[in-house]
Amino acid sequence: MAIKNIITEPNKILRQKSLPVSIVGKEEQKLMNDMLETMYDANGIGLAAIQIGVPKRIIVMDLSKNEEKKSPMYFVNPIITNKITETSTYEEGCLSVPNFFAEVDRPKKCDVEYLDYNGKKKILNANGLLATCIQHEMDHLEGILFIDYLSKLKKTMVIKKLSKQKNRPDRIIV
Ligand code: GNR
Ligand code: NI
Repeated sequence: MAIKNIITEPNKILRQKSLPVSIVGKEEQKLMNDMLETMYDANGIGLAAIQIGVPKRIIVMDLSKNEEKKSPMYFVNPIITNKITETSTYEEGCLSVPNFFAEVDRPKKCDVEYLDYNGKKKILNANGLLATCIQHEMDHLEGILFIDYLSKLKKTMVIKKLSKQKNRPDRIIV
């Protein structure tokens, strides 16, 4: 396994649409292992392949708490088959938008069809943080970032600050 460099905004790569995976083979499993290690190293709860520069429809997630046993989840070619109209608000962050946090509304529950680490077809009924996180990750597959949901003014401010300084130790809520 290897820790990869996480691409940060502004970078056109993050705006690419990721392509479906035809088979979950050795190469895809190696990619998922590297993504998971990269995500854990960065203290994230999810990561899409495009964040390490690979335009494949692959996501890894782990919502377990620090003290808990690790609980990795792997999603290949995920599709949302159903979502409720009711939304919930979470303060989101993104490893590709470091140190910026903002409230985002998303459907409270959704059903996701996907292939797992072994290429087996699975269905997940997600709610709470799981639903928020999977939708955040699936946005990455379409080249969408959470800052795209903010007002134009806030988004411009975030991108401007990100492009100016490389080291921002602060936590900035927009
Ligand atoms: O680590 C992450 N935390 C998070 C918090 C609220 C909503 C979404 C996320 S995903 C993010 C990791 C990341 O950038 N995944 O793409
Ligand atoms: Ni993200």
